[in-house]
Amino acid sequence: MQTNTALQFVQTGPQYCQLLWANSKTNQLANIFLRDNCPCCLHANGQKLLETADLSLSVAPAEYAIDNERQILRLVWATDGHTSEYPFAWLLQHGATAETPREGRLLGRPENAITLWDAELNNLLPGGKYPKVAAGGSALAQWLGNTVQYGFSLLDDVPVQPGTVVQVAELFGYIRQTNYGRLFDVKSVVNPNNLAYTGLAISPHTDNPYRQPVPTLQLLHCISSSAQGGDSILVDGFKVAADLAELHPHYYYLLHTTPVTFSFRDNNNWLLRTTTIIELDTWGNVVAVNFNNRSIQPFRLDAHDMVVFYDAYLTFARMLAHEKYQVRFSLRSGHLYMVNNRRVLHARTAFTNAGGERWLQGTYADIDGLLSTWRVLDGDSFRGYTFI
Ligand code: OGA
Ligand code: NM2
Ligand code: ZN
Ligand code: ZN
Repeated sequence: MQTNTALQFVQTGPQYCQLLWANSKTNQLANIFLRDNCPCCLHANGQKLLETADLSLSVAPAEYAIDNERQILRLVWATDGHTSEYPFAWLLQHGATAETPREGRLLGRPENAITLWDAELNNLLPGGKYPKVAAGGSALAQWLGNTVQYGFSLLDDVPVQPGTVVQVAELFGYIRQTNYGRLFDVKSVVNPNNLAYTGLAISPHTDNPYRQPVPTLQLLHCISSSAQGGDSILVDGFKVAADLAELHPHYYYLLHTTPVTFSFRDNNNWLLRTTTIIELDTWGNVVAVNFNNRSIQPFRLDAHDMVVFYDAYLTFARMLAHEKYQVRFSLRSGHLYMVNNRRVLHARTAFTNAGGERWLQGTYADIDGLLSTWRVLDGDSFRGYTFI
């Protein structure tokens, strides 16, 4: 942001101030917006003290003064005589110009915030080493930044001490406790309440789509694995959704508009959530993919719509399961991966405990804590975006 521009002239009006800069650019800012955002009407902690509801829509400056030395515009308000001082940089950042695309300001998510990927990412899997990441600072920031950018990140050289997965989540955020516990053991057991606890293959899925809100991060840590099979597979749900939108816009439409229900039920729990397979925000961005073959419930559609919806569902499911979208690796003892559970699907191939036991420990956490820690550590990378 260029800040050493001189402000030449301010035209104050009943609703707006028009600023004319030395480089002949102009900005318009609404008076009520300026009054509402007076930099001095904040508590020392940065929280807003001024009650917006107390302002009148017709608030207007009685006088102004330009201080090009200090790069400040001073306004004195007619209503209460309050003086406000606005740094030029702030005015340039918040003032609409003719060149500011309206939708650009509304979208709030820069194009470069995330990188969509497919199987080519196998050549360079994003990851870090536990001893460095656990020391914090830039190594931790980089590991978290990978998760923001790619929706997952690997971690090697993690101590194989049971419980470590919780410590990893606590490097940046908070455990999201569920009916599966603060942490859970992923092992093949007798009488499993979830197919996770068998040696069966599990196709690409997001975890716990039957929960509202859905856990936004999952971490899986391998304690031991000398078993046969049990390879890990990850798929970028946002990439597959983007390709579906391009190849089959009608299927994409059905998947983001047709309600589906996910459920989990055992002796002590009955979780249910109705959502769409592809979730969009108000502006049409994909914000989540919900996909889990184990827990999806019978669709509620009439026979004709049923066939049409299955056509869309099968197409998306087969794309998600296609090798060209998969990164694949074998989690061995001391390896861990973390996924953004709203974006990246995970899967595993079948395994048998013939060669030795396969034992993973997992936990859920939430991405608000991750983003917060990442911004604190690396405020430059965050470039102002607020949601993923
Ligand atoms: C699961 C799961 C992965 C694995 O438990 O939902 O995806 O590698 N497990 O066992
Ligand atoms: N657990 C059981 O969404 C799911 O049902 C997956 C995996 C926590 C290992 C649950
Ligand atoms: Zn003030
Ligand atoms: Zn899972």
